Amino acid sequence: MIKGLTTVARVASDEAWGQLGELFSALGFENGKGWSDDKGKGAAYLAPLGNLELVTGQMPSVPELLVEVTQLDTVHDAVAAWVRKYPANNLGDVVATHWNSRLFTLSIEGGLVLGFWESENPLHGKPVAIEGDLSAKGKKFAIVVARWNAVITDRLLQGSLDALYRSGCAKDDVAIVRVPGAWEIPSAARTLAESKKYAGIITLGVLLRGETAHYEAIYNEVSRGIGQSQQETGVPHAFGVLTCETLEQALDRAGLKAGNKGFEAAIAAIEMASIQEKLAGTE
Ligand code: DLZ
Repeated sequence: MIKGLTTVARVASDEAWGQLGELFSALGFENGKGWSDDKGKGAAYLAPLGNLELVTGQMPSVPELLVEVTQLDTVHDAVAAWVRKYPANNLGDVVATHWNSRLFTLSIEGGLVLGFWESENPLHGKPVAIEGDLSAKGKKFAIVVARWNAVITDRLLQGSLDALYRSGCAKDDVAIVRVPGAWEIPSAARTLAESKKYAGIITLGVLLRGETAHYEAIYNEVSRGIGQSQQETGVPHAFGVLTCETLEQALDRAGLKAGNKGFEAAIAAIEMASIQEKLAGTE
């Protein structure tokens, strides 16, 4: 029955409230439902995990509002840049805590103090499982996109680019390769994967059953080829080749009623790239 936890914190001024909102959005908080009335306003920021800690005895010397993060040093750099823009706020150094974590504090003008922290234990707060992060920063990705049914595949491509850029991938780190049709995707994907330059390959195409002679044969070969390239090169390949009965169905999956499968494929590639990194023990 429990659904979530909400901590309500007071920010001293409208200005500081707006500035902090800017920082939280830049750090990746998801926006929740805010409110506003004649006495004040609230902005909600959602995090994937929350917990309430009850303490008896001596309170640990930490701010009451703690934000658990990954990549604490990167977060510290981002907050430092924000503080240079809004110098009325005060940023502390990253320090080691006695509870096997690292933490820094951010004192907001007017009294609110936030603590940002990262456990030294990467599995802290998570069920025991290896999971990929959704950060594409510093990684190169390749997108192989078929020109056949370009009215759809262009939308899938936009969806993939949106996911990559929003996950921190630099524009120069994305290679886009256009091939004639879905049939040609595996060959290009394989060459890109064998170059070992890319953390992941995103394959995008559309096969329309009604309009494709030998539909089954093409589909089987495309999916087999992409899968084989992934297995034999060890480079994650996301499968964004739509197989639809009609153009309308394909449009729905390319940004209309059923999301954008190009976006979803890119997110899968980002996650798998991170998992591969973790499985290889490089993180
Ligand atoms: C030939 C063909 C047909 C009939 N249908 C499609 C399709 O629905 N989607 C697609 O991506 N490509 C199609 N193609 C083209 C083939 O994939 C391939 O590009 C050509 O047969 C040239 O090898």
